[in-house]
Amino acid sequence: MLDKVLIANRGEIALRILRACKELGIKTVAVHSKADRELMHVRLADEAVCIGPAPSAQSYLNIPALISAAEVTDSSAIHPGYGFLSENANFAEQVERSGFVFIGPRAETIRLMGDKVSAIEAMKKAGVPTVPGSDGPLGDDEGDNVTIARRIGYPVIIKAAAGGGGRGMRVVHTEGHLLSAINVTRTEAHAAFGDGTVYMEKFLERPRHVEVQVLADGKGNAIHLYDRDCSLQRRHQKVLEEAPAPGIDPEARARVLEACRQACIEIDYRGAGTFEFLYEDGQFFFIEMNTRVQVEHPVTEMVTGVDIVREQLRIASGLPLSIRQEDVKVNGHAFECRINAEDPRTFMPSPGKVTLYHPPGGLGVRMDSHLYTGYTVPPHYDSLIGKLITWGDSREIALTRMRNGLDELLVEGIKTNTDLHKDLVRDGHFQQGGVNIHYLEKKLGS
Ligand code: MV4
Repeated sequence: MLDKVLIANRGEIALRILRACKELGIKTVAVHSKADRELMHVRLADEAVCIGPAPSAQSYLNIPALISAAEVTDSSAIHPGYGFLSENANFAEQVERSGFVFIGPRAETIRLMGDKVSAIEAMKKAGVPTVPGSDGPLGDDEGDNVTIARRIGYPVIIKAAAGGGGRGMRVVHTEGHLLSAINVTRTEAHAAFGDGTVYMEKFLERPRHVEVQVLADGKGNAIHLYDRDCSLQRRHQKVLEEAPAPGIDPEARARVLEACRQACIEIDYRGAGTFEFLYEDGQFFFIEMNTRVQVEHPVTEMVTGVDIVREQLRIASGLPLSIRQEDVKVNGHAFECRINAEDPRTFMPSPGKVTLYHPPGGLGVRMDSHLYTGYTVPPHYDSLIGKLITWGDSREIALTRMRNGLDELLVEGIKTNTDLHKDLVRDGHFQQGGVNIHYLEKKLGS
């Protein structure tokens, strides 16, 4: 087992990783910016190193500072969490070249999935269903591009190969707008990512966002941990997730889950990963793969009983997966509400001092948060301050526990989105299950 892990992140996920390390008897190193000395996991870690000033670019994104911190603490491995450097192939490469274990896939796998065109190509080859599209990057020949769009059929969407997560995309409804859309997306992609490569897909108008969690040990073993529905989002930020995805066609599900597992073996995947799909009219269409642990991983943990961060640490230690596919079952249902420090009307971040924090409790209720009464939420980072996760034998019980949990949750001194969640868990369409990716924004009238 790894001896000492440096946690290259902050907030709730840093605490989540610290807890998993402590359970496995692994020593921990917290790294933090000057604005983050008061973080809960910094107090709990065996060692703490200040890596720079408040702005992320000079601290949590500062590769030399992180590697120096790993060196001075004699760490064995670095866990990147999510966001920050978690999907930066150059970081993974430098970590490993410096003699530390990067807790995630090989750098070349991160690079493969970071380029959405190569990711789709790899998945198609492995038998994962993809969106009808351009079959690679678009060239400069305007006639060819018009032909591709006609073959796919309008509406189409132009996406940047270096984009993902909703950045660098443009929907085209008619041929008259196609060529300018390609040019604009190319120019924007070049400016934003330094790579003007774009591709084309059929634009699905009412899909759900359903994703598949996988684990692979890099020794030829891979398993899936079933699916999650993350359709409730605003401006590409997920708000409320659940597992399993409700009302999915059983045959389509069985096929896609097995295809994801096989694809992991085919590309020799290592670590935790997520296959993102659009689900429409009973069919799955792969769009992207994430090579990190995700914010919403707890809903999968609650229904499968598998500790995903523990498995990440075991895999990074060179151990085989601790569970076989046939032993993974879905038990009940789970929801996660992302609690953000934000203005409930404008959605603007609302940092400040938490004068009272009282988390909910009870059977089937889990609160992953670094908050405590007296903590000051700094203005420099993401506004996520916690995740309320509930489990139940049935979707209805899990949802009832979420309603009760939200009523119990007290966060005073700062504004939060708790009231939005209280409204959502009482929404008739959401209670039915299976709303699409546009539902929340329509409901909010934005
Ligand atoms: C799409 C799509 C419809 N058709 N691709 C947005 C985030 C990025 N991961 C991919 N996205 C989309 N790709 C095709 N071919 C609609 C979206 C999309 C979306 C996807 C998942 C969750 C929320 C979304 C919100 C708007 C658009």
